Amino acid sequence: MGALLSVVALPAGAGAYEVASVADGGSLSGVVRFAAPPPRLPQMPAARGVEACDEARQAEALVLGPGGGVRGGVVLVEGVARGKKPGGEAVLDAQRCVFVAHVTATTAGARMLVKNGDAVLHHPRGLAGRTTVFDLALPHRHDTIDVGRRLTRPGVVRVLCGAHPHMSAWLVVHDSPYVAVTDERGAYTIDGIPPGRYRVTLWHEGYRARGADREGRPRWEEPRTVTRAVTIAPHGSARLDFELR
Ligand SMILES: [Cu+2]
Repeated sequence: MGALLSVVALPAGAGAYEVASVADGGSLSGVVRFAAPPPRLPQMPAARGVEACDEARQAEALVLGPGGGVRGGVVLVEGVARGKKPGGEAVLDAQRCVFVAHVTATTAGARMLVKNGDAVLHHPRGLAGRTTVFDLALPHRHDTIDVGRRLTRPGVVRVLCGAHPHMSAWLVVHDSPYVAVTDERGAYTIDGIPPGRYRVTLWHEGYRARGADREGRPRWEEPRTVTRAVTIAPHGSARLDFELR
C-alpha cells in the first residue's frame, strides 16, 4: 500500500486529473510473465454451513495462463495530468462466493459498483492499509452500492468479506484512466496516451504465503512493484513487458 501510494502519488503542486482531447495519442501494450517455477499456493479456508460457499478454494494470488502469462497484474502509466475520459463504471461482483474480478483497476472518483450476485449475505469490506474505506452489508441478490465517492485518492484497497474468510479481491485506484489489468494471457493494452516519456509501474498483489491469520486466511508477502520508463510517440505503439519471479 505505502509503496504503491508513493509510486503513484502526484508530484507536489500538481492538480487533479483533467479530461482533455488527445488527438495524437499512442498506445502501450505488453505481457507480464512469470519467469520462475511458480510457488505452491495454499488453500483458502472454507466458510462453514453456507450453501455454495462451503468448499475450500485455491488462492487466487497467482493465476498463470499459457506461457506463464500472469493474470491480475496492474499496469499504471504515471504522471498523466491531462488526457482521456475515464471509461464506464467498474463493477466488483460476488458470484458463487467469489469476488469477480479478483483484481480491478479504476480511476479516483469514478463510479465503482460493489454487487451481490448471490442469494446469501456478503459483507464486503475495503481496507486501504488499516483504514476502512467501505463496509457494506449486502444481504440480497442484486444489492448494489456505488463506492466511487469513497475512492477519491489513488492507492490500493484490499477487499475482504466479513461473512466468508476465503473471499478476497483488490481494487487499484489510479490518478488517471491510464491503467489496465492483465488478462488470462498476462496481456494488457492502454491507449490514448498523450505523447511523452513516462514511468510505468507493474503492481502485483504478491504470491508467497507467510503463514495464516486467525480465520485461516493466508498472510501474503507485500505486493510486488516493478517500475520502468517508456516513451510514447505521437500515434505510436510502444511495447513494455514485465517479468515476475
Ligand atoms: Cu461473502
